[in-house]
Amino acid sequence: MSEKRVVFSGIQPTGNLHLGNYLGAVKNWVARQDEKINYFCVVDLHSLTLPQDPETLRTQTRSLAAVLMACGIDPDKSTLFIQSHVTAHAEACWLLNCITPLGWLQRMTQFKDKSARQESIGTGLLDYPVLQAADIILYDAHEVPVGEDQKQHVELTRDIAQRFNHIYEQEFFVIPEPVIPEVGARVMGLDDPMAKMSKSLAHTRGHAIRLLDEPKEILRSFKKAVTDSGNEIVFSDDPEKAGVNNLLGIYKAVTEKSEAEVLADFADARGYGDLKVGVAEAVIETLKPIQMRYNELMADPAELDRIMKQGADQARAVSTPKLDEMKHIMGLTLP
Ligand code: ATP
Ligand code: LTN
Repeated sequence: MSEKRVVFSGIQPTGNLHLGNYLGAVKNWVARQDEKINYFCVVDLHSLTLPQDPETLRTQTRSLAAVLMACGIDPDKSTLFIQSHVTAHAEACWLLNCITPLGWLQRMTQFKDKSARQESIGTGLLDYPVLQAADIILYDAHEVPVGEDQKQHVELTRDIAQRFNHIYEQEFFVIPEPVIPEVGARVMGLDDPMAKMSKSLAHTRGHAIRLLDEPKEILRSFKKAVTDSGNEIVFSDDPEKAGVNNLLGIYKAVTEKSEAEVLADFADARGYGDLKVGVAEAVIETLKPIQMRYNELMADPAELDRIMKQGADQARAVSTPKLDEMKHIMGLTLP
């Protein structure tokens, strides 16, 4: 039996990936590819829980798959696929719906937040975490690398998997663990260093650095970054220094240097202006190869489709037998 642990994570094709998504999630997925058995999923069915323009969703789904590969997700090392291409996810969701108490879903904070912002709430928004549970348990995933905001959903997945195992009196599902990135991998908005950089705000000027932004735009956004009225370039927990701390954190993450090396790089800086330009240049250098690779991938849609098909075939080969076993355990007949 393989010693390698199974990793599953998903990301919604609802907007342009930003530096927070990259440093907090995708970069870590890439770094640990060789150590694990990996499934990375573009969760387009999850995106349908809020209104989407069909053409935009289609374009963003393909674009996100290309961005993930451009960041280093290697389809020969990881199974990269689009959720709706593997019908087992929606089917397993139905089966899990039937054993999930409604109260568990009504308690989810993301449902409460998102439903408060909507005039009309689709059933899918409430059911969102059950589909997420289906994604994870179909692959017997041990680890789910996600941001802090998703911890509650992974805990719900554990509860659902345990309930299934209990009802049907067998250890059928692996109970997964959330893997939350280290502190410091929380990139803050450049316009407001107290608020997390977020996809939904990525179109607000100066808030986020999107992975596909032009160098000129990246430099402009960094130059406008909110700092403080002082001139001290230090790592600090002081809310006053949150802007400078965020800039140094970004520089540290992209250059993979130690705090001492980072501070040495800015020892001769004549103020925050130099710091901002230095960070912008490091980010531009990091994103340059990603952007080049993205453009190559997008120039060959047939190859991209081939890779997505290959990923879906691999995912199906694992999830279909698991789903069939699940159906059998629950008393359904198989064709
Ligand atoms: P939204 O603003 O629409 O909720 P988002 O920017 O939070 O979107 P998600 O698609 O929910 O992005 O998250 C994808 C992954 O990116 C998550 O697993 C999370 O770990 C990571 N992530 C998102 N924002 C940040 C951030 N600012 N810093 C570090 N990691 C982040
Ligand atoms: N809800 C997650 C996306 C997601 C996911 C998953 C993450 C859907 N299915 C399975 C981990 C595992 C989000 O919004 N970031």
